[in-house]
Amino acid sequence: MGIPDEQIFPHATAAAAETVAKHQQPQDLIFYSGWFCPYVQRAWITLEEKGIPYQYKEVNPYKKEAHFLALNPKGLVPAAEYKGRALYESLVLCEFFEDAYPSCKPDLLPNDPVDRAIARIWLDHISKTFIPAHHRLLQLQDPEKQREALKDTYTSLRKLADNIKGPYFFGDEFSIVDVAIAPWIVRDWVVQEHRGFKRGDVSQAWKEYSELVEKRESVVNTTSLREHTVEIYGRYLRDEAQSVAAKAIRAGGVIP
Ligand SMILES: N[C@@H](CCC(=O)N[C@@H](CS)C(=O)NCC(=O)O)C(=O)O
Repeated sequence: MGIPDEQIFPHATAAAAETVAKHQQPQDLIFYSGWFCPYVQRAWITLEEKGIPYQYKEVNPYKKEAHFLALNPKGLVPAAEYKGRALYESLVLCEFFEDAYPSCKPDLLPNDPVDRAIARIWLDHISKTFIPAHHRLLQLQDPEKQREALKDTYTSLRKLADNIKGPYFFGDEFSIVDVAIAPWIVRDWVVQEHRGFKRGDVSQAWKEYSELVEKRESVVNTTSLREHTVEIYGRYLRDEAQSVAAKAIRAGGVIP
């Protein structure tokens, strides 16, 4: 018997389903995705922004099937196979797509070396402060601890918001920093409905930025219906999820 997390609606819906349908033909690049996953969505947005040819394959990462573990020993989506070689980790994939397809535009990493480094500083910020705080906010059951997690979430997002040039992080051009946070913007209705999160309580700039990012075509085209996501988030909100990330947060550890 598997873990409860295996119970996932089997495929993408809404605009994301149309995107999947357009990417069924064999290509040099196979994208192993879980339609529901925010980390997947980072890599998927990158592929769509750059118009990279890819073949979409849906995987249920909770089943830990042998063929998938052979691609990603961590057993996590997203993963990819490029000309028969396996790769994984969402932000590594985003950068790999930039490197492997230099003629596919736009560039999502800035060209200026200092800006590239700045982008990576903010990617690190998202990974090390926002995502853990957000997971604690979802999973912690004690109201006092939830309040602390909400405060940490606001602090982390406000730092990011204070550095947005506008309208996007680096100004007019959409970049990898916008890509890295976008999936959590489109899913913030979960914490709005269940944990008292308000975009405006981060800052007015954050509210405006969120409203812009969630309307971006590549973001819309990789987003599925909320109704099938509710079931997945319910397991986090009740702290019943058995995913690698949920267990790490419960143990006070680092998200893999
Ligand atoms: N650090 C990884 C995280 C990926 C991740 O946690 N993916 C989740 C789905 S959203 C997963 O595959 N979970 C399977 C499991 O926990 O067993 C990345 O950035 O790609």
